[in-house]
Amino acid sequence: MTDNKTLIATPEHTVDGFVREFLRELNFGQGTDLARASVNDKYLAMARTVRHYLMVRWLATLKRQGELQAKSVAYLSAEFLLGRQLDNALLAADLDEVVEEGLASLGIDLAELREAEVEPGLGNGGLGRLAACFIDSLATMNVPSIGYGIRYEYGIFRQTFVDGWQVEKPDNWLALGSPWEFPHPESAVTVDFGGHTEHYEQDGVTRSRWVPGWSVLGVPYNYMVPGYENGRVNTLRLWSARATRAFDLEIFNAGDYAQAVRAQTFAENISKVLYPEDSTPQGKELRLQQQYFFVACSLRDFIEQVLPEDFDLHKLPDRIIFQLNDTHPVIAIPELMRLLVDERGWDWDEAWAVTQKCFAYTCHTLLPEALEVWSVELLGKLLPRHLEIIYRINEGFMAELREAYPDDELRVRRMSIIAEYPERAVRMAYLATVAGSKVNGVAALHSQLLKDKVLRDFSEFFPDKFTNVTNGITPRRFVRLANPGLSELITSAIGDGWVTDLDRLKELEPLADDAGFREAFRAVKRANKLRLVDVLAERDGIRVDPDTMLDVMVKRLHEYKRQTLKLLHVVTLYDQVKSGAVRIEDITPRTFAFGAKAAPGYRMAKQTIGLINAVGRTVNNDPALQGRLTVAFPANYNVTLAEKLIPAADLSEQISLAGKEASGTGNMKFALNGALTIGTDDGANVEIRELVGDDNFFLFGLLEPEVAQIVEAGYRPSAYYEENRSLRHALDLIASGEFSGGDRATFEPIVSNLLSEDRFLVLADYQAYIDAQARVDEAYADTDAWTRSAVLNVARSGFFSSDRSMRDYIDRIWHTYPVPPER
Ligand code: GL7
Repeated sequence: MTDNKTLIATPEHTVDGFVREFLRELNFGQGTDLARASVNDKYLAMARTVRHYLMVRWLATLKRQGELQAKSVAYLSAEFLLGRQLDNALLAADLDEVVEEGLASLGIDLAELREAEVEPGLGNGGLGRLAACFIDSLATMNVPSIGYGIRYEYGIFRQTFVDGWQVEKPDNWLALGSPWEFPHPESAVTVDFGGHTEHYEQDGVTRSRWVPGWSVLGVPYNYMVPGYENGRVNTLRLWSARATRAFDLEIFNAGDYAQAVRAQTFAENISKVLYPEDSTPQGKELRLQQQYFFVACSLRDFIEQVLPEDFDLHKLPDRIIFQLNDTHPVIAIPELMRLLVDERGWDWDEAWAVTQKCFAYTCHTLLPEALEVWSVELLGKLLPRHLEIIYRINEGFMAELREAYPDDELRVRRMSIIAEYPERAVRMAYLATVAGSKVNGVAALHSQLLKDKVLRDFSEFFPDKFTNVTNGITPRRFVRLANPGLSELITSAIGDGWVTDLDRLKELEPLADDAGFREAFRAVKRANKLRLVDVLAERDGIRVDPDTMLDVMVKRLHEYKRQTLKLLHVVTLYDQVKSGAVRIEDITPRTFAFGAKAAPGYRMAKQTIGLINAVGRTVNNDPALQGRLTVAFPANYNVTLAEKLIPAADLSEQISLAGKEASGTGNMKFALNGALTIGTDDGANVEIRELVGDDNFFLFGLLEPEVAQIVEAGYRPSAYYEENRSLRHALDLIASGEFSGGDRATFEPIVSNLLSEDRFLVLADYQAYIDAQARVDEAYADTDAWTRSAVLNVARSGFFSSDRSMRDYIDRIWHTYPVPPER
């Protein structure tokens, strides 16, 4: 591969080779020697050494991609929730043993260095983690592709608890340096904002030009995205905002030094911090700046840097598909129109024909409040030319609609990209649907509901545009790395091909009936629990009994996900024991683990966190429970903790109200790690249950059409309270101040909200949930049958590999081809 004399060869893949390279990095890179080096010095030197092993592959991938001119996928996403990089890089380069031994020979413990890595938390939850899984699969499958996003200086906040209440701390993840990024300030791109537009005549045609008010620079930072042992390394390019030199100089020349420095800060604010709202955007100006900033940089980058200089943009659809990860990057659509029409002088229709082929849109939600809308006032102020372009797109679309529906003006107005109430605003999902070549939902049920409800008019007008691609997760990170014990067991049974061909897990099915295999499977689960016990003790000072059922609910805190339903189960058990209705000896020992961040401005979510901790404090300290019921709520749930929690879990809680969770991806991670699911008929739960079988899944709760009916008929939560004694007791207990030192006011908002509004039908599903939990207890009592079900969950969940998701995107949306690297 090192055919080029100007390329330094990959360091030797041996312990000595690694040690030499590591010491060189420590001495020349960190400027220190082994005796004086801090843990961070050693971590940085090691990480840089590891990346050297991937470098030749990365350069070769780039070179080949340039030569082949194959169609690429550009995955545009405001979030990439990457998780720690080291182990993934070691796995991809097959270096773990070499590094461990090499470091040990120098008296260094790899485990200690691992802990020095701060995970890049550049995402909120499922949507951002999905993007990270997808780029992993694309690299592993040799698909020419690039990820584009934002290099937030501060990722998702660090959650701490003070007296049980969430307090946010900034996530200064770059403080000690990040060895995984390659900044390229010399390739910075200029991005304009504000100003006004002008219209002029040219050859008898009216043309437009944008006279911006201010601009910033986008500096690219490249990250390696290594494929799994396939010699390929793709690129993730994240943009960081800087002040432009012109901007600076002007003000400096005017003699205002302080003002010039302020301008710098103003520009840099754009990529300063990730907005911490998950599924509920706030419509803040800075967020729109972020969105335009990163897509403007990315389009420019692809057209001017990635494509050859003389490239005929009429052929753009043959070279690229921009996948829009939710509506966050949708402003890329008018941006491409602007580049073609204003900057290259194309006719409108010509530009529109090309643009429509270059984008595809993934919708990730069903919540109406999550559908992004930008007020015309704000958009016009920040991006005046884009607003004009959006109006013009809408005009054309309205004309088409009026032709198709001459007698249905109501429908035509309903479908307008521009909403009129409560204020004039651009509906980004509609814009994406009109302009995109395809629109997909993220699970079968979700895609169906998109067609039937959220985007119904559009699916009638564009029946062929709508498709489904069920989400997936990367088996490299979430099985192979997170669960080494299970991985070894699987490999010893069926060989190691499953890591890149997860359907092969099916071959495990017969082993569910093999007592020896089940025994080994249980041993793995137990070892994972012991590992978790250590992590929680060390990280959070939390004590967990490994001999209890580990019942886990980890995901963002949101009312629709219904953490309160889980909590009502805990409170009900507590009440039953305290009131003497049930003997503690008859209760299955359980640890209820929660992990959840609440958006800082989401009051009900923060109240719920307070309540979980309050119930936990009471339950954990009540001697009457004899340690048989424990609540464990480690703060700051993140990818790193997920990798320890999920492999240890027995029971996976996926209890959103049917019709609200678009897909979920945690649900897949648990099933693949041998936890059984208690879940509603929602999102990808539906497909999990179909695949693993009803006997191996605890289904409960209302179905989506039933929910719709109840809501339609006028839902009255208090009726459930009045009719259900144990529900009444549980709610009364919370209201009584039992968990808040006798203070009835503390959790009053939660109780009264449940009784009066209960938007997500917690009370309606309460009894079904309690009954399902009784079935869980019963099933868990038969250890062998439980293990059998757990094995079947693993064996039948291969479908949820993100490699399969990528194949579906390729077949149904992108029509690109894998390109194996030259070996
Ligand atoms: C989400 C959905 O809520 C979640 O169900 C889905 O699995 C995920 C990835 O498709 O996307 N949509 C969304 O806005 N967030 C999600 O996690 C934040």
